Amino acid sequence: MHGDSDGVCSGALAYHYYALIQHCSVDVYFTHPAGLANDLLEFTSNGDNVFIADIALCEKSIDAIKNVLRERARHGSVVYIDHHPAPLGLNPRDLSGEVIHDTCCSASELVYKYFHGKGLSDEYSRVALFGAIGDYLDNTVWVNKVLNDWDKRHVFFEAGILIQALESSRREYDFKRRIVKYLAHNSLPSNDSELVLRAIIQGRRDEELRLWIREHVVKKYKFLSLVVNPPGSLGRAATYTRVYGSSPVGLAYEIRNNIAIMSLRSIEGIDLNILLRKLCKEINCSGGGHPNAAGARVEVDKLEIFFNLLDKMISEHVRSS
Ligand SMILES: [Mn+2]
Repeated sequence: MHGDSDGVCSGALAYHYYALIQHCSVDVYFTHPAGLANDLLEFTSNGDNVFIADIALCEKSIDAIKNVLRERARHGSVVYIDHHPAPLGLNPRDLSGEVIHDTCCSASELVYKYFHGKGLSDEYSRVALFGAIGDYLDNTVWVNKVLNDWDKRHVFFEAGILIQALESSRREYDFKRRIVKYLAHNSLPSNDSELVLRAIIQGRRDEELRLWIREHVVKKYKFLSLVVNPPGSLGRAATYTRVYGSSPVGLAYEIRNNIAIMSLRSIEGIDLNILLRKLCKEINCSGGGHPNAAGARVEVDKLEIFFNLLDKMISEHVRSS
């Protein structure tokens, strides 16, 4: 699953069901769309039951993913639950195994409903709410109904701690694995001192990040503002970049191993998922996500052309809408 709170909460619900109710031995892995195929090959083998949640399918590696899932489904069970828009021209239901794909709502909501149908207790709706809030998908019919069964203010308080703490620990997978197991017991984020401490630190960093971006935003393009190597989360940096750059799209990136890893945020009406998938098909990069919050990985040599094309595509998108 994905390492954000929607991914961690999806994982916690699955862990609760498989490890604590069904008493299976469960290993938890975090991955990302471009790494899914390799991670499946490396960490699973035939005979394993594979559960995947909150990972988008990546155009570039779709054939490899199809192949490995077909193999795994032949020897064990495969469940794939996701809410990211599907790659152009692919119906996720064509994948082997049990596929639940709906862009209606968070992965946590879909995962909760899936296991609730198999007997997961109502009490676990709170864990799913933390995930939904983390993905800003807290305005669905189900979320509104279930929030009323809890004290809404307390749910947001706990979700805030979890979301901030996970944001502060992006690639610390051992910590995240511990939190998956912790939440699998329906324990409160505020009762874990490490989560609380990390959340407080993250709050301060976010404020520093906001002020840094206000000073460092680059407005080289017409519809696109940029920042490079922001001192903090790329996703949040992209939001502030959009705001302080006064442009419809904000983009924040950092370079690792000659690849620019980026996060993008757009205003309503600009579908970044579609733009990035089209653009990446053209120049061979990987990109996509949600309509207003997406990511991409682009080789450094292609960055200039990527920015130029993206700016052009946004301008066409703005004009046509
Ligand atoms: Mn998600």
